[in-house]
Amino acid sequence: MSRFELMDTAPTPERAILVGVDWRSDGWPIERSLDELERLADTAGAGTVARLTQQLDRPVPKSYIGSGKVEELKGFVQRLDADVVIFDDDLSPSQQSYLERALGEPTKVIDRTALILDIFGLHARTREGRLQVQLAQLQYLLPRLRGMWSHLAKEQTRGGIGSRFGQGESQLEIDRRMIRNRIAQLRHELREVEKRRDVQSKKRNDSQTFRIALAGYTNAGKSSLLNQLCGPSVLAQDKLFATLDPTTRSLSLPGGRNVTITDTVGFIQKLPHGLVEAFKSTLSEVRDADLILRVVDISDADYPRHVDAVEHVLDEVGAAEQPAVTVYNKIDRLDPSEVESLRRREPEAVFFSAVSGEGKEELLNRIIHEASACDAPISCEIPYREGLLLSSIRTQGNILTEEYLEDRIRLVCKVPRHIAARVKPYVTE
Ligand SMILES: Nc1nc2c(ncn2[C@@H]2O[C@H](COP(=O)(O)OP(=O)(O)OP(=O)(O)O)[C@@H](O)[C@H]2O)c(=O)[nH]1
Ligand SMILES: [Mg+2]
Repeated sequence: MSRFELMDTAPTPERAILVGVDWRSDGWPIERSLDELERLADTAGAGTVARLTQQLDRPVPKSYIGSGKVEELKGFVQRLDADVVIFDDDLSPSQQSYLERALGEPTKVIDRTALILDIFGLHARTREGRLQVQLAQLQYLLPRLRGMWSHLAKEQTRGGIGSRFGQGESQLEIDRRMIRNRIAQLRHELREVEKRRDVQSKKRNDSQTFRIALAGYTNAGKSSLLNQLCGPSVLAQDKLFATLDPTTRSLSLPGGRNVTITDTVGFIQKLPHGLVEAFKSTLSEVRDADLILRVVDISDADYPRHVDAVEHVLDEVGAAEQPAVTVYNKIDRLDPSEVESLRRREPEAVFFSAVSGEGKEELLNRIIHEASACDAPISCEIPYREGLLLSSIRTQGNILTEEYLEDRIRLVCKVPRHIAARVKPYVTE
């Protein structure tokens, strides 16, 4: 058993103070961002007892917020008996340890990234998911080791968010070298798991099944959509990051065609980069799909920002150009007239409710339409120098015949639409 096992539950609800900086840019309004941070804290088992905000043009290098604010924060911590202070933006390791010293024992100071990593640790179930989260947690921990020594020493008494990282190690055993070794070992284990996943996904490719992946902001209703289409089976909850590990279900479409749908981890603004990195193989389910359903909670006033955040992550995993259909979910919460006017504005999108099933037929028809676009065989002659294209056709398409010529390969193949566009210059009939 690993000595870096993750712990499942927080011992007692912690009392949290949230701190946000209003950058006066046109990003997210700070109160909205803090609403989200409060939900994240709640998911991790902490109750919010106060919020503190400050307007700044740029962070103060030493303490992130101004020194007057630090004093104000200290007063809040003492009056409200807070256990943890959570910053909405990333703190550098030195800012984090400066703030901990300034606020005094035993208050913990963490940032949004640590909070998200903590939630991921609580929700990861499969071996791959746990390895991915452990890797991201240790990468976060490594530069903070000095500041965290005190945490780890007091882990028995304090517990809670942030202290669950590296759980199970005694203070003396942990040093940078050990963590680096463990990171290397985790990377190795993950590569092994990924190899197995590649074999599985190659099998799915070979079976020619049209593959759909769900992508969207956390809590958009991806798991509910899967349940609505395939029958209830996965956990859908009003919690952030309820789903971490990918689930693939098969769906028999009207007309008889079988497709698979994969539900996976949701996205969020300021998703820690290390986490995206660690979850690359999970997210490859999205990148390699024939079609992405971009699920959006249209009832959330912030949905345009959610759409941007999702776009950003898809870009990061190389899936931004994949064929996609936008599914506006939760229309049962809107006025029908509102839905109509949105529909006029975005005729390409599907409007849906995973709870009432409204729009289900439209969604299924759309999937049938997209899937049938890959059905027609293409005849083409592709030069050997197009190695990348050839390998995409091999891995994501289906080759019916092939003939090797001197400088090119003659193929009859079926490929997903995004590859068809790249094959177009070489089509022969
Ligand atoms: N009213 C309404 N609620 C919905 C709908 N779809 C989902 N929900 C609710 O929204 C919440 C989140 O749904 P999930 O399906 O868990 O969302 P998710 O996108 O899988 O979220 P994560 O896995 O946490 O990223 C749950 O409480 C659902 O019941 C819908 O169409 N209408
Ligand atoms: Mg889910």
